[in-house]
Order: sequence, then C-alpha cells, then structure tokens
Amino acid sequence: SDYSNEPPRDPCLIINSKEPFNAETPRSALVSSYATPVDLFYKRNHGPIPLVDDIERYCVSISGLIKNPKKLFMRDIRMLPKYAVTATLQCAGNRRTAMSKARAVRGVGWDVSAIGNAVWAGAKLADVLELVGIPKLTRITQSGGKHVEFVSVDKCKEEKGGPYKASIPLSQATNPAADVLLAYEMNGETLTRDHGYPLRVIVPGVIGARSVKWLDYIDIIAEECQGFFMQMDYKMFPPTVNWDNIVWSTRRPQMDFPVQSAICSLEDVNVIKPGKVTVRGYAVSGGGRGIERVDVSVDGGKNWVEATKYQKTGIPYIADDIDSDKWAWVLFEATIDISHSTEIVVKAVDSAANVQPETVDEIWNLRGILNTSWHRVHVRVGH
Ligand code: MTE
Ligand code: MO
Repeated sequence: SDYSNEPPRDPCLIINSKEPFNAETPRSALVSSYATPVDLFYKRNHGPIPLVDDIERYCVSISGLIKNPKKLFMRDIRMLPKYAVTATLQCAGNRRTAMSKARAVRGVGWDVSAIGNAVWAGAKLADVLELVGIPKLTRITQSGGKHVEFVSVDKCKEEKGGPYKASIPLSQATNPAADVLLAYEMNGETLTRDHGYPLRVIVPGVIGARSVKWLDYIDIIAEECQGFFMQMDYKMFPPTVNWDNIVWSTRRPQMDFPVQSAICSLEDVNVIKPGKVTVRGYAVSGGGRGIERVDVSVDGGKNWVEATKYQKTGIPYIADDIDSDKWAWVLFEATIDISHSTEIVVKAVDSAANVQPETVDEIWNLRGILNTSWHRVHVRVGH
C-alpha cells in the first residue's frame, strides 16, 4: 500500500495508527461545539486515502438488478434537491480501549472520540435511486430482500487489495425518511479527502462502517453485501465466543448503534480543586431514537442527577425543521459539587427507554465493538 499521498492533518488529532490513518478528537474539542470541526473529526480508514482529482470525469455508476444501469456525474447528483442532515457518525469501535481492559479484544484502540456530529449535505439516496427507475418506498419491509451495495475507490488488505464496501437494505435506501445521503458537503464545506471527497454515503443512526467514503459505484444486489466488513467484522458476538470457536455466519452485520454517552470535559483521571465542577459530554442513540434523559452520578453510580441537554446552539447552516435532530447527538451539562475524591459516571436513556449497561462484562465481545457501558472518570481532589 502506498501512503505517500495522504492529506495534511491537524496536529491536535490523537493518532491511534498512522498507516492506515486512524485518529480521534481530543475529548474537550467534542464538547466545544455542537458540530464537530472537520479538521478534528475522527478519521477511520482501512487503507491509503484515494485521490480523486478529475472531478469532471468522476462518476458513480448504478447497476445490478435494475433494467437501465446509469452513470451519474457530480453535476447530475448536484441537480437533485440538496438536503442537509445533522447526524452523528460513530465507529462501532468507539470506547474499545475501555472494553479491552476487562479482557483483550482485537481492533484499533479508541478512547471516547471515535464519534462526531456534523451537518452532511447532498442528495438523498432515495432520489438518486429514483433516477434509475427504483420507486421510493415509504413502508418498511421485513428483513431479507434486496440490498444496495456501496463500493468505494480505496483499496484495503482486508478485501485482499479490493475496494472497501458495505450495503444497506433497499427498503432503507429508498425510504426518504431514512435520510440516507450521498453527501458532498460536511459542515457547509466541500467534503475533505479524509472524509470521502468527492462523494460519500451517510447512513444516519447506523454504525460508521456502512457510511462508505469515496463512492465508486452502487450495485443493487439480491441479498446483503458479502464483503469482509459486512461478514467477517462489525458483528456483535456474545461474551462466550472466542477466536477458536467463532462462526461468523451465525450473526447479522451490525447496523443501528445502541444508546451511548460519554463525559468529555474530563480525562480518565483528574486532579481538581474542591467545589463546583461542570461536567460536559455527549449522548446519542441509533435508529433515529432521540435521547430522553442523561444521568450523572458523583458517587460512582449510587445517586444520580439529571443533566441539562442542548442541541444546535448558534449554528447557522443547520436547517430548522422539526425532525432535524433525530439523528444527532445531544450535548449535556451538569454542575455538581465535589468535596472528595470520587468517580463521576454518566449514562443515557433513549426515546425507546433503552439504557446503557453498567459494566462491559455483559457486552464484552472479541472484536471490542459497541462498548456502551456507563462511562466513568476519576477525580482526585487536591489543592
Ligand atoms: N469507507 C471507505 N471507503 N473506507 C473505509 O475505510 N471506514 C468506515 C467508514 N467508511 C471506511 C469507509 C468506518 S469503519 C467508519 S467508522 C467511517 O467510515 C469513518 O468515517 P470518517 O473517517 O469520515 O470519520
Ligand atoms: Mo468504524
């Protein structure tokens, strides 16, 4: 693999691996603004960053189980109605490092920032598919059925030098309310190379792995994509499954992510002065389920206070329609009195009353994905 043509990057990113480039946001930057700045947004790659430099010739072909395959150029995609969707992108491996402390897991070690919130703008996939004769769907069908496969320009070793790919059900792809985008903008600016320039998929409410960057072509297929990242990775196994007894085909590819929250205004271990402390962080759930409540404890989880939540404070490019926040995180804030050394804990409840597990033990899995256990930080009171 050739890593000689990587884009420039912000020195404040916390690098977890250089080749491929995997880096996350400093905790404090996640709560400095509702939309995560592009430069500091986490970057999750499986190979070198491709360079698409001839934007006039760049096109996405759509083929497979359709009568009239078509090539769409950027101008065709830009001609469709432009939608801005505020959505949190979260890697399934977010918070993996904490899970690995209970028992070793395989994968890139992430703290709490393999996640970010952005305003993605582009064409709705449902509109794009209509151009090739696939009607819009407003009714959700049962599992099974056709999938829409996204194949990228980048190459990776997991696919034996082939392109990164993933798929979503056709029923989701053609449902305008699912807000699946072919995005060319992030936070009001042209997509950067690291985040998929010139065009990427955004599947709101679903683990980041399905939001394919550097889209090359779309294939309408009879069943879900057989690629590595759908079949041999990003599946949630029970704690009893290990590398000797794993049977990948026994589990479905992970799609929606579960309810998650983390404290970002403090590191894992902190020395603070006694008195009032404002604790800030994020809470988000997948599948379009909003956050109902965020609880903060200053005694390791015995007693809780409800935090204040806030969304889209003073961001001009966020559309103001009613549903504009259903895919996006809330930031939370709680001011608490700390007099002695303790553990501060956060947990969130989503709109379906789903809660986070207390520890990683119940949800431990060998790939270390979906660590949504209560997030804890230690404070030592000093002077
Ligand atoms: N798309 C391509 N083409 N190649 C990749 O390696 N990584 C996926 C997804 N899309 C990936 C990809 C994963 S695992 C995640 S979490 C998100 O992109 C990360 O998107 P970001 O780098 O824009 O934050
Ligand atoms: Mo990911």
